[in-house]
Amino acid sequence: MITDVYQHYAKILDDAVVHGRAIPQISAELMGLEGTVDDAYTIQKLAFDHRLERGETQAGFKMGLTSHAKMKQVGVDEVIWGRLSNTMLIEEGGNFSLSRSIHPRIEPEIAFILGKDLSGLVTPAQAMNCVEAIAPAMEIIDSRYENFKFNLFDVVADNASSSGYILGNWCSKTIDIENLGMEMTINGQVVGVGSSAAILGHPVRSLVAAAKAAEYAQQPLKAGWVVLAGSATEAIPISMGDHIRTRVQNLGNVSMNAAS
Ligand code: OOG
Ligand code: MG
Repeated sequence: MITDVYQHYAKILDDAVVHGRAIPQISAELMGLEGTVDDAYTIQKLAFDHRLERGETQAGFKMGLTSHAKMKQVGVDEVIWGRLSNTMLIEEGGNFSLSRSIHPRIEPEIAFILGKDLSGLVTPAQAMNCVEAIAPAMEIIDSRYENFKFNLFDVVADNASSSGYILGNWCSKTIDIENLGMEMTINGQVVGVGSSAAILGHPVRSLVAAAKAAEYAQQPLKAGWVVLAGSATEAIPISMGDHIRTRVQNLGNVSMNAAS
């Protein structure tokens, strides 16, 4: 694909973010143009550059489709990744404004914060050595595509649907996170139950995958960045007035409100 085409779609995706307006799948328009996943990651980077030009800074990395439940929900069966910016962070217990959302969904996650830069092929132990702490987390995803319908190319270009994230209290990284119960409620009703083991068998594998992806992106994960491991369960639609809370066994709670 040629640079102008990349830029064209990056701008369309960024406009969809800025205006909260759904767009047709770009893969459909590209038909015949032969877009590869590498091309989609290039579009993702160029679209994220528009955020940086507006003064946002990169605050981390998100892994997506790291659980079977998620892959099944969206019909894409490959692990993907995206970029988190500082303005995407929602204060714990705070409000997330739906004013520029299209069809937002929320999902329970586990977050790592890095104490050292991390990139390349590493073992789980090496990856954990770069971690400062772990926390219960949630991610708001809001596909920029009409009807939340996309293929691998589309969702990668669309920054893996990321829209916002919330972090609970940071906990010691010595806590065993292999198989922790996770439960998400909306207005007190249980909407999702799972285990951290649903995330690639162990969430640290998601961090290992993030390190590898960062090398591919030629952009090491930086000390101070957050890495979201991916959802353990299906994502759930949210609407105005909802109070959403996730409890992760041994790590605690994280919550937020969907506001106007
Ligand atoms: C893609 C993003 C997936 C996760 O945690 O699995 C993701 C989507 O479902 O729209 O963030
Ligand atoms: Mg997610």
